[in-house]
Amino acid sequence: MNTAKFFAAPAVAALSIALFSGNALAHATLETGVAQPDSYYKAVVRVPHGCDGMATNKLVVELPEGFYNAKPMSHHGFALSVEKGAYEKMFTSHGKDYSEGVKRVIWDGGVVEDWAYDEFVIRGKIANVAAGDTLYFKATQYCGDAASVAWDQIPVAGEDRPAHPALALKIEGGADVADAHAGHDMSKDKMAEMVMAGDIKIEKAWTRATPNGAKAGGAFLLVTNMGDNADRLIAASSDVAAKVEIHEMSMKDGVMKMQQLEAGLEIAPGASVELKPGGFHIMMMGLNKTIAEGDMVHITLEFEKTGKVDVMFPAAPLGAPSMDHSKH
Ligand SMILES: [Cu+2]
Repeated sequence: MNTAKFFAAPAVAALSIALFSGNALAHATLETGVAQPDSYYKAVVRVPHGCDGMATNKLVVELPEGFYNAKPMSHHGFALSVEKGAYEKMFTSHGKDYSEGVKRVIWDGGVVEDWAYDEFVIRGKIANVAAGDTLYFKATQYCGDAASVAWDQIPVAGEDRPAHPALALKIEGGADVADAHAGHDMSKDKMAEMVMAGDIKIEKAWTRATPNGAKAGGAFLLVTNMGDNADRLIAASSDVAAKVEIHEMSMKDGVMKMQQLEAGLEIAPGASVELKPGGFHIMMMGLNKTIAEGDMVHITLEFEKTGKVDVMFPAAPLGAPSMDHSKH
C-alpha cells in the first residue's frame, strides 16, 4: 500500500513552516518503540497536538508489513473503521495462514483539541521480521477539511532526520535479551516492571544475589529513549550501597577491564542500550547487606534530562552470568 499524501499542498506548506520553526515541536510517536520478533505488540499512537491551533478530527494509521492480525481499539467520540488489504508475506498463526488483514485504521468524527494530548491503540502480532528491522507506522492527523499533518517520512541513513518522521518500531534481538538472562531461572513473577519516566523507558531490570560479605554487585537493565533528544544516565544511588556508579566493562588486549563512565552513558534518541554482564552495568559499591535471591533492590537512577527514576531490581541467583568484580 502506498503512502498517500492526503493533504492539500498550499495549506500544508504554510502549516509546516509554522509547525517546524518552533523548537517545542513534538512528533506523533509510538509509546513503545521496541518489540521482539513473534510477539504481540500494542501500538499506542501518541498525538501530541493538533494542526497549528486546529483540533484533530480524524486520525488515519497505515500499518506496516510485519504487524499482523491488527485489532484497533475504539476511541471515545470517534467512529472506528478499518481497510483491509493483502499482506506481502503470508502470516501464520496457530497453524492457520493469513494472506490479508487490516492495513489501515481510521478514527473519524471526534475532537482532540490542539492543546490536548491523546492516544490511539492498535494491537497486533509482530512476525516475519528479524532483530535489527524497523517497522514504520504512518499516521496522518486531519484537522477539518483544509489541514492535516502526515507523519510518514522514513529516515534514510546518512541523511538528516526527516521533519515528519513515520512512527518507528524497532525490532530488537529476542536472543540478545534472552542471553542476558540465561543461566539463571528468573521466573516471570520476579521480572521487573517496565518503568516509564518522561521519554525514558526502563525494562528488564535485574541484579543478583551476592556472596556473604561481598562489597560490590552489579545491576542491569534495558533503557530506551523514546524521545527526540539525547539523554544521559549520569548517576545512581541506592539504600543498600555506599556508592553506585555507571560502569563499562570491555576487553582490552585479552584482559577484561572495568571503568567508571565519568560522563555517564548516553542514550541517543530512539536508541535502546542494554546494561548487562560483560558490558555497561550499574555498580553498587560498599554494600551494606548481602543481596539474596528474590530480593528487590531499589536503585534510583539519575538522567541528565529526565531526572531521577526509581527502579526495583529483582535479584537473580548468586553468580548468574559471571562478572568479575575483584578489581573493586
Ligand atoms: Cu563494575
